[in-house]
This record gives sequence, structure tokens and C-alpha cells, in this order.
Amino acid sequence: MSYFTAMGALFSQPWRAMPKDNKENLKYAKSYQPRNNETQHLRILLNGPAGAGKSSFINSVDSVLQGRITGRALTDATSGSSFTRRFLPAHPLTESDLGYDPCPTLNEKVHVLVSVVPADTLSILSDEIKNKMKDIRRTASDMGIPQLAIITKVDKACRKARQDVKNVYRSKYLKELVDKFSVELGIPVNCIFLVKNYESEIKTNGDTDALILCALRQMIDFGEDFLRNL
Ligand SMILES: Nc1nc2c(ncn2[C@@H]2O[C@H](COP(=O)(O)OP(=O)(O)OP(=O)(O)O)[C@@H](O)[C@H]2O)c(=O)[nH]1
Ligand SMILES: [Mg+2]
Repeated sequence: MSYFTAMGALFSQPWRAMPKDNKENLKYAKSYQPRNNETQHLRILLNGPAGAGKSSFINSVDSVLQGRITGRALTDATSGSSFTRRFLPAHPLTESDLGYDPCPTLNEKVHVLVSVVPADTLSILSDEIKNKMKDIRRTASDMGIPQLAIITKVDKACRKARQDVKNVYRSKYLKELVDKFSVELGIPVNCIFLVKNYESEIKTNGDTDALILCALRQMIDFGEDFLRNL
């Protein structure tokens, strides 16, 4: 019983405010172009356990930008096999690997690292996975790559969030998850974003868009900072 009370409790005010409407963030994301003219794109690497919602996030961003549900990246409902490319710092690509490029141009390098974890199983992530994520973060840190994290599937972890996406940043339970994750992975709270991906919807909506755009904007800003500081 106390478990469900905790899952349902809300702060009277959200601990992170979403904008009243998405126009500004949407325009910002749509019109973004790296100022550094050595690269045409911002490369964002999503890293996280299988089934965390990485592909869904890519699709969700695409859907928000287009204003309708799209399905560009393959998502996998029957976790097990992973569609997302693996990136293991302990096993960097070598010259014998297909596609290895010893001198990547700025256009080909990663500019932002995003750790992706699902809210519903965050508290039971294995040490192995946590250590792998920390390893990757350390490698990225050594390369000066800025980092942030998104916690997906907030609807599956919190009843109030499921009832109304507007409750996501008011949920005490989700705030506790963010705080715990921040300590465990060493990511500051202001670099952690709560997200509900589009998975069963056939239309986009402003409240879900707001969460995605808020995370996306930070990715863009961090990436732009990285490119500018080179
Ligand atoms: N309810 C809910 N389901 C989600 C959310 N995000 C993803 N899912 C579902 O979770 C499952 C796995 O999502 P994927 O996007 O395929 O996960 P992934 O991280 O790309 O997984 P791999 O490619 O295997 O590493 C799919 O069935 C999605 O529909 C979310 O925010 N809420
Ligand atoms: Mg995937």
C-alpha cells in the first residue's frame, strides 16, 4: 500500500518547468545548424541497455519534428536481439574492422553522449550494465564529449505519469529515481531528462512533445558547445 502511495504522490509544483507551448523549442530544434562549418550534422550517440527505448527515442524525436508519428528506426518489442549498434570502449574498433577509419573527420565524430535508461527497471539495473555505462561515460569524458541522460518509459514506472504526462516532473517517485540515478552514475540532475516515448500513440501531443523537446534542446546545446570549444 505504501508503495502505491509513493508511486502516486505529486509535488504541488513541477520541479522542472516545461514551456507553456512548444513553438520556441520546436523552431529551435528544426532550424538548428552547427555553426562550425566543418560539420553538417550534430552526432548524438545513444547508449543504454537493450530495450531501454533508444530506437523509440529516435523515432519520437522524428515524430515531434514532423508533427506526426513516424517509424524510421526499428524498435523491438520482443527484446533479446538488439537493432542498435554496439559501442564498447573495452573493444575499440581496430584497423581490421570493416568501416574503421583511423582519422575521422569532425563530421564523423560523436559530439554528445546520451545514456538511456528505462524508468520501470532502473532500480534493478545490474552492476554489469551500470559499470558498462560508467565506462563509456569515462571514455567520452576523456575525449571531452558532453553527456546527458534520458530516463524513458516514465509511464510504465509511475501511475500518475501514465494518467497524465503533465505529471511527469511533479511525480515524487520519478524525482527520487532521478536523484538516485544521478548519484549512481555521477550525472548531475540538470543533465537528466524524463521522457515518454511515442510507442502506442497514433498522434503526437503537446505534453509528450514538451518532454522530448526539452531533452533534445539540451542535446543540441551541449553538442554546439562541444563543437564551438574545439
Ligand atoms: N510504455 C512505453 N514503452 C516504451 C517507451 N519507450 C520504448 N518503449 C517500448 O520498449 C520497447 C523497446 O524499445 P526500443 O526503442 O526498441 O529499445 P532500444 O533501446 O532501441 O533496444 P535495442 O535496440 O534492443 O538496444 C519497445 O516495445 C517500445 O515500444 C516508453 O517511453 N513508454
Ligand atoms: Mg534499438
